[in-house]
Amino acid sequence: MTERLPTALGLAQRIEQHLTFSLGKAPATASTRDWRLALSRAVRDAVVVPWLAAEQRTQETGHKRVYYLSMEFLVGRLLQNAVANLGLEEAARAALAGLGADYETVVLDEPDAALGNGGLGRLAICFLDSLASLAIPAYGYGIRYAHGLFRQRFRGGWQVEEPETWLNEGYAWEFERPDASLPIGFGGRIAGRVGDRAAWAPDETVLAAAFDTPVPGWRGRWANTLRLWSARPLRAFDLAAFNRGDFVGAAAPEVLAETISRVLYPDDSTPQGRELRLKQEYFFTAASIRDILRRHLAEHGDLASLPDKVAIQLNDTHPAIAGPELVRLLVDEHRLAFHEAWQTARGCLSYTNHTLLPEALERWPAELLGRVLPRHLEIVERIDAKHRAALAAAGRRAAEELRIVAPSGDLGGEVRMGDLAFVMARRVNGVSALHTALMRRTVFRELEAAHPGRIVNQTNGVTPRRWLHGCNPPLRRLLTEAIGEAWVDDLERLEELVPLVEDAGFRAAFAAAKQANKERLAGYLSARCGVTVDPGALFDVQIKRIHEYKRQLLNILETAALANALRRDPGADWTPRVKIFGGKAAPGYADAKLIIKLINDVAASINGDPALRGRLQVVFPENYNVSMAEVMIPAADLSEQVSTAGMEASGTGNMKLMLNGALTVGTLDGANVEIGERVGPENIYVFGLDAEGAARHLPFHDGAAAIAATPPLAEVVAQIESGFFSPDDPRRYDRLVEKLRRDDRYLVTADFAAYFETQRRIDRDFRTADAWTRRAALNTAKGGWFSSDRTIRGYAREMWQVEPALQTGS
Ligand code: NTF
Repeated sequence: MTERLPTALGLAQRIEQHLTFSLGKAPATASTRDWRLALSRAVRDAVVVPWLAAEQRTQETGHKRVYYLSMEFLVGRLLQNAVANLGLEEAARAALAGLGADYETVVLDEPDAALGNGGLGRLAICFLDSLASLAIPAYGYGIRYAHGLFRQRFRGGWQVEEPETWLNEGYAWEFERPDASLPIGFGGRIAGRVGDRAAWAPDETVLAAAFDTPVPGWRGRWANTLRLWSARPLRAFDLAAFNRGDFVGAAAPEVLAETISRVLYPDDSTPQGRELRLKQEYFFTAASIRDILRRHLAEHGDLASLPDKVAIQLNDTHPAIAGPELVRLLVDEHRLAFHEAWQTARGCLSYTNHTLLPEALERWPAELLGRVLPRHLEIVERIDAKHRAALAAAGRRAAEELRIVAPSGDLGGEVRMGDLAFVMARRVNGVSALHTALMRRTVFRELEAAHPGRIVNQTNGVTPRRWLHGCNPPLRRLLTEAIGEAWVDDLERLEELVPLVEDAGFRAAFAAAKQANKERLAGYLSARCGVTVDPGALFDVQIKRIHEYKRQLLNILETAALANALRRDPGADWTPRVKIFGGKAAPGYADAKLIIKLINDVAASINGDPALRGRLQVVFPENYNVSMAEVMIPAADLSEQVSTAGMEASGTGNMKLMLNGALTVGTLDGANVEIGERVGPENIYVFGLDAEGAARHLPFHDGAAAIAATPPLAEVVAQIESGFFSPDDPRRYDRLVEKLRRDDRYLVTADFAAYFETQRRIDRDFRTADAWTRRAALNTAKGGWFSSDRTIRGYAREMWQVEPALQTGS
């Protein structure tokens, strides 16, 4: 299926046509934004051909489809990625140059589509890239939030959140599909029953409007669809109220309906916020399930074949209501018997768990679920009862722990969405070997015993197209020169670099690529935040959401302790370091926001100290996002993956940094374990308690004693308490320090000494530049396994039973 792709000349004509006829602009007056939209339209035109062909082929062959349901898709920029996947980079560059515009400037003008928070949402986009690159027919389903993840600003070092407005900048990629709109109901009551069937009469209905973005795979062989739902009122507005002069009242239905898709993750600390979140989950899940059934019936005409043709993946529990919704449709609308409906649904559904942290495991009060989705609560209760009855009949104890609807004291029970997803799924997966093992032993212990074999592991991966080929042109060129271009299709071919790592010329070229990326980052930081960094220093990078378990606190405490050591011994030959932080804290997460302020306070103290100039610097640019990651990751020497062991399910930033030739300093947590297994212990810095050690140590851990026993830490803690970093408010960090002493559940004080000592070893090692480069290059060479293509092949084989629709090379 090789479609003809445009040449530079053809592309230039299309760009000009779009500028004139889609945007109504003349080349002489076109802004960067106009050129960007014109190019995007021209590239979209080029995607449409393989896209329609792929859909047609899937229909004709009746091939099985994968449906990836996710509350989040952290897209980032699309233009450059689409251009590269279609092999149009040279053509686009030349076409724009001929028209008097600059390709680089134009692609960097695109705002990030930030419809996600972090790893979970970014993983979803890497998966879509791999599904399309492997020619597996798939749809991503999610929400078209009007406002994505907030923009982060620092005011006086504190995080403030501003609304994000990606759609205002013009979004060139999507196609609205008015003919695919679906009504989605909430609330109301059961109006009647016949046998298993019930008639649900919702008291509020909104319209789910579909917007499709084509997702082209590598080399443009295949393209899938990302279908995002936007909430609309069923009736536009109340004309009678308007005519009475009640303009606000007239618009009320519109406002109410559109609230559902207005923002990503509304603050869920208020009851109203929680209800809205539940409605969001049901809104996009119900629309997607109905869309899937509609397509299946149109193509196959029967429901018995559903599990053979449809694999639905639940990205965490956010779409877990898919199970009861599918059962409801099959029973109430398609007249299947309850048991048959349940088995049919189970044949289609799989569920990925992304966290073991109890506070992140979704539970809905039964009262709330019953109010918003009365029929679904009934179905959940019935599934719960039948599930436990079946186990009891098979001679197993129907343990209390197996209850999906569990008593929770006051409000008459809560629904455990993880357990619901588990019971409704044919396969359940964890996202790294360690995480899956812990899942079997902890949250799903009883369910694993009841359904042995249902849990499988699928270690996360990242797409090499964006995270190596796209973001790292100097290294991409070197790799292609060294081993040819096939690594982009099959990342494990990076292994072919292993012998080259022993070649001094190759190492010099590898080091030069890293240096070029560090200079690019230095330029970026200078332009963005007005700071000058030395590209010769060790670039030490921690970029991820700010969370106590991820332990940015450990890193900044170590940084402050290093500053003390440098001040004490100015004559020693220290390795210059730039500590780079990036990340956002959830708006309602006060302690994470306090950690941001501490990093900024420590940064101010270090960066303002002439004694530390040229030796230690702390940089924390505001508003870390996907496109900032694309500049930081290629430039990193050191990758900070220092979560409390047992708490980070996998991590994916760790993989991106490794692939781009950074060495990891990390705990034996998440996928760090597998990174270590592949690069070997000499090529990773592992420190601190492992998951078992941490679990064993925690109940007895005494933070105050650990601080007292660790002089460099004790000194920093004393400084924090004395107001050294916050002279304007010496007590600012009392709460943080108190937690370290009395309730250090993230074991920062337990791991500090090992971390500090490991960092000093890193200082020494970095000075032997050639040996460092050798190990950095080995990290790239051994990183191939962490491709999301490998992950998706695993899902396809072990969870979805689906094959590619095209053979490789066709
Ligand atoms: C995240 N989970 C985990 O915290 C990461 O370790 C993992 O790499 C990503 O998922 C992707 O699997 C979540 O964001 C959530 F929502 F589950 F907490």
